[in-house]
Amino acid sequence: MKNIYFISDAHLGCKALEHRRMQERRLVRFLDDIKDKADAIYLLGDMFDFWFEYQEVVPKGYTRFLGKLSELTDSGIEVHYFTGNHDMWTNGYLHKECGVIIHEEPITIEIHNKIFYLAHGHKVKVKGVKISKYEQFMFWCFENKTLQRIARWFPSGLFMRFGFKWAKHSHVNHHINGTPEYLGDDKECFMLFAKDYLVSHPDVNYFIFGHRHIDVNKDITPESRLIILGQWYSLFTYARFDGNELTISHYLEGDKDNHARL
Ligand SMILES: [Mn+2]
Repeated sequence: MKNIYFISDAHLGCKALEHRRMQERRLVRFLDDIKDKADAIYLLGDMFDFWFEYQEVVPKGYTRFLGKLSELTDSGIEVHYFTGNHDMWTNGYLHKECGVIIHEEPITIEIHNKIFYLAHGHKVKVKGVKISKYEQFMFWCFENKTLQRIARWFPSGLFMRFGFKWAKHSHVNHHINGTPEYLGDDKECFMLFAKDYLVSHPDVNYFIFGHRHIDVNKDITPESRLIILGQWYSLFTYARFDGNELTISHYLEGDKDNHARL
């Protein structure tokens, strides 16, 4: 078999990033670089910093990325697109135009006799870990179909500007002023979730998440690992499963093979 690749959290279009065009080009070069080696590519959420799709209109920009996705799926590579908390407002365009398979919920799949649990991670709930009232309220708003319909009545320019502002604020709050480090096995939300989930689903070999913007590849049990994918605006990290082993690497440019294993 060829390889399976996993990346997340490019936050394309993020107003807090000055090198947005360079970042998009680099992402496209990466996808181009792996296209002959990939059976499938899993994009685990927040590829866009703010994506809000209307009935007949989509956000402008991202033409290089969207074109590359279409090229990959046209050539027969499976591309899976998980919606994250920044790009959950899709409405069929990415599937119809670019051929990606949309996932709005976590999935469990088997690849080469290994079981993978895949999710962006923003919906992960762990007993004893508190979510602030504000965050609960925001999630409720985000997922509310009536509010989404109402949002579409506003002039698109106005609403998109609001969306990008919120996304930038959230990015700065969580990932620049927030906690960019692994909190430890007894505190890290995804580790706690995975341990708990294994009690009822002991056959899962890999739990793979995005969302936290840190790169983690850790044993949970001898048969099960936790992978957090890092991000694609300064770390440029990705995971690759070759049918036997799963590794996380940085995508470096200028190197002979363009990859530095972590
Ligand atoms: Mn996220």
